Amino acid sequence: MKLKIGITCYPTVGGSGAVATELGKLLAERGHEIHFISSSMPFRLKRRYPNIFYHQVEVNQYSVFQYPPYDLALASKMAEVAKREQLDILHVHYAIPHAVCAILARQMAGTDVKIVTTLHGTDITVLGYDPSLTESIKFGIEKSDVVTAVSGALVDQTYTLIQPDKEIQTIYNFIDERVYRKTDSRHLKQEYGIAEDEKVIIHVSNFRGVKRVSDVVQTFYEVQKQVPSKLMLVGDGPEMSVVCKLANELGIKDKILTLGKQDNLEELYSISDLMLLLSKKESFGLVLIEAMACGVPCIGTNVGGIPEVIEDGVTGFLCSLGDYKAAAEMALLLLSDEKMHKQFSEAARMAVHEKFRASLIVLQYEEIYYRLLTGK
Ligand code: GMT
Repeated sequence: MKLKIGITCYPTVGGSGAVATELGKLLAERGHEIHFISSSMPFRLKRRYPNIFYHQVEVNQYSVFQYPPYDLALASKMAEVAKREQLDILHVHYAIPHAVCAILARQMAGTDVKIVTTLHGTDITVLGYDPSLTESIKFGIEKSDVVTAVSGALVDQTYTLIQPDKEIQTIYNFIDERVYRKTDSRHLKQEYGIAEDEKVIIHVSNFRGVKRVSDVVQTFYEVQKQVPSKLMLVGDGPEMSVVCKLANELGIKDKILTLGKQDNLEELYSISDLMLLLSKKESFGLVLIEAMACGVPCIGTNVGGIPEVIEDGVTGFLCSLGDYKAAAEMALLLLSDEKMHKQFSEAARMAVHEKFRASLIVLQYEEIYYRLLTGK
């Protein structure tokens, strides 16, 4: 049975938008009709697909509004598309405001469109602490037909913080192995001025406070004392200036490549020997599986969903939050033992194939849709 599925997400750079868009593309490949409903074109939707449609939410800027009513505009657009296109499913990514908008949209449309909400992380672990939002988040979760979260840790945190009376199913992040695989991009090392024998450590994020990028720089500071290496920082965000200042103070500015936002990350992972993700909060860590799929072992903090992704001592290592000395020791262990590195690299690639490959995860979402529609 081919379905008509509406997808709403934050379309700008970010893990939740990336997962939502990739899911839409995969579902379209499987023959479903996909309708993205968002404020701008999702950033990963680069080319045209015959069965993917995009509906832009236009927000009224009337001067009387102190705050433009985005939520209402989104709900109205969802209702319009759900009714006109006879959507079977509205799958919204990120609880706030998307789940609440979907519920309102269903009432407006007067149809029986089913609502699936996927929790991605900060919608619970950051916004869940804001008393002005908790009731809305709880309402959005409880009134959705099915709720999923991207890790077991996020399911637990949602129950602790929001206490919804609703079953929440874990469906992990995924990557497309056709894209994320080791490619021959050795020329990049030369282009970036990285010597042949230098190890490359990579960090990819939105440089927000929760990512603790300063800990990544501190870890690298310890590593480069013993192993010739370079640190590649990919992405941008509010912490970038703090990070650059720290690199200056530590005297390692010339060993750090600040690449900013980049496309074709698989090329950068393919020249990397190690990925560092030392976040304070992380519901899953999509960049971990992107790197692992390209054979890059990872060191991450023992927080949120990271331990569900990195198998300590097998595909990488886990350390305590803020313990950059321990992270550096683990990094040195991996970077100075070629045999061990090879084993971890292969184990990382296999783990992604077994647990986080797109072809597996898309079926889990599809099963939810079919179960909802058939009642079985
Ligand atoms: O990493 C971010 O801060 C962006 C954030 C988002 O909302 O787009 O990512 C969240 O969702 C991703 C996809 O499910 C997860 O892989 C990230 O771990 C999660 N981020 C946090 O929990 C901080």
